[in-house]
Amino acid sequence: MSNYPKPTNEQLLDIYRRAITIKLNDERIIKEMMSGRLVTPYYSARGQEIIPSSVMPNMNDDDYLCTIYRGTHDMVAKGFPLDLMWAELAGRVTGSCKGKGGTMHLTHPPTGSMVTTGIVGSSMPIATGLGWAAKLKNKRQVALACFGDGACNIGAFHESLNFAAVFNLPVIFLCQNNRYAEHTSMKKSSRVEQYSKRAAGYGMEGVTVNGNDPDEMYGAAKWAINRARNGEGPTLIEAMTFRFNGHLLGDPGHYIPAEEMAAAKAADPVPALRQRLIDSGIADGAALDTMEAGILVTIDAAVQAAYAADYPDVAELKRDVFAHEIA
Ligand SMILES: Cc1ncc(C[n+]2csc(CCOP(=O)(O)OP(=O)(O)O)c2C)c(N)n1
Ligand SMILES: [Mg+2]
Repeated sequence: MSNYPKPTNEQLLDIYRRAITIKLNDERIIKEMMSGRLVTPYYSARGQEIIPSSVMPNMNDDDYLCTIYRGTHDMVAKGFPLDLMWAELAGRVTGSCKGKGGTMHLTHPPTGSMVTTGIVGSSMPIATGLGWAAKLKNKRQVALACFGDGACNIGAFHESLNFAAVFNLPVIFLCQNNRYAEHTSMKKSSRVEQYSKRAAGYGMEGVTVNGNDPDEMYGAAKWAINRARNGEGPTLIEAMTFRFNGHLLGDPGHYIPAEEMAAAKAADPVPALRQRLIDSGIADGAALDTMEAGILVTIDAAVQAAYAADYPDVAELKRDVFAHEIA
């Protein structure tokens, strides 16, 4: 992968800013849930931060993102406003979907954050449709579909990749391969070791990269996004990673061998990038401390504002849900 474009020092710093925001936001969500103040389904992507943080600097606000329940990290990296996200998680009327969507339906079109969905595999056909619309409008937009390794074994994967290839659509299919689907290891559910090899079956480009390495992830994403923007068609990127928490909060993850988890945590990509920035003189520790303190203040303000807001009233319940009820 040495021929991919490399991020500049400034871009590496930007990747770190996005990654540490995701990590700190994730930790605050879990803290609020454990305190009982926040009641929501939540699927932590702790450990996967570098993937969207390295991809999104290559995307514009009017490029589309479709992701899954484990997609809060993708949305944060795309620029989803934290105050709207927190109000949404807390079910408040000031949320991006007036508190009616929650983690499963995070949506903020101004930043191209089109949807999170709880249906495994469904980010792919939605992104394919958006990619088709982008192509018809001829605006050089691209659509990114994020999904997990388990979703590579679902019908929507086949239908979406085939359709996107046949119509040469500007879609990037980004598999965040954390090696487990719920409680089942990829080793027990697939005979192929690299899902990217399946791209050949659809006549499209496919690569596997280390998703925890910002150089590789940024470079592969830039290459694929440029191809899509230039009308050269879709790409399947398989980004290898690991999730540090269970499938959802409360899952102790006993099905993951202790040594596998320990090795993944020892290679935690977020502090590793921080250390790299310091060692290479891109930033000093004090400057990063200041950056992190500022992010914590922003998150805290978003949390407090969310709790201070009202819940939607009953009249709001069906509005924007059924087409004939749209006000
Ligand atoms: C169509 C469908 N089938 C089954 C489920 C239940 N389910 C939720 S998450 C999940 C595992 C998906 O794993 P993967 O695609 O690897 O994503 P990850 O959770 O690891 O990010 C399953 C089977 C679902 N939500 N939707
Ligand atoms: Mg998985």
